[in-house]
Amino acid sequence: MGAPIVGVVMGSDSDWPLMSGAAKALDEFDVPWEAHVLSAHRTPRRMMEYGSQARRRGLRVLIAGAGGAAHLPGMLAAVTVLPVIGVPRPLPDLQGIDSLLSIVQMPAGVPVATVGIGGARNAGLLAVRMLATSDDALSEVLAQWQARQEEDVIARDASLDR
Ligand code: RP5
Repeated sequence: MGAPIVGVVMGSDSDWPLMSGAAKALDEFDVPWEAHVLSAHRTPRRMMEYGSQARRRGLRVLIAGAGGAAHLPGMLAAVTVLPVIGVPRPLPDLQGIDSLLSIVQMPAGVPVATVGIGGARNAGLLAVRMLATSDDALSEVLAQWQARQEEDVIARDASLDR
């Protein structure tokens, strides 16, 4: 694989079991990624440095996951022009509603594309779609994958134990 073009970042290493789902989706399309723990609150300077250097380092999309007061995706979006996809992690107290609202309700001018609570796989797939807008080969692979997904659902319907 070549140099990473997607950064998968998270507020804590405890987010990795969820966020690895984004990395797995990227792997399915041979999209090179890197993963780092960056916290908007616990490592603010590291987070700012990563966000402000990300484009220069060759990254094209950032996927950021966090739970609770989930400020990482929004703060990264504030310091980069790259598209940022936010993944709300469900935590026990509020089941991810806190994470979702922290990520989704951004001020106009600082967009974060927010997936559903726990939606790391969709974040990875959304990053692939973003990259495919300027990559015809990847777009074709994505179209074939989507067709297989459709066929699979139809096959499951046919084999339903009614
Ligand atoms: C957030 O706090 C992290 O993104 C994580 O989802 C949550 C809990 O972190 P830990 O206490 O497990 O490190 O900042």
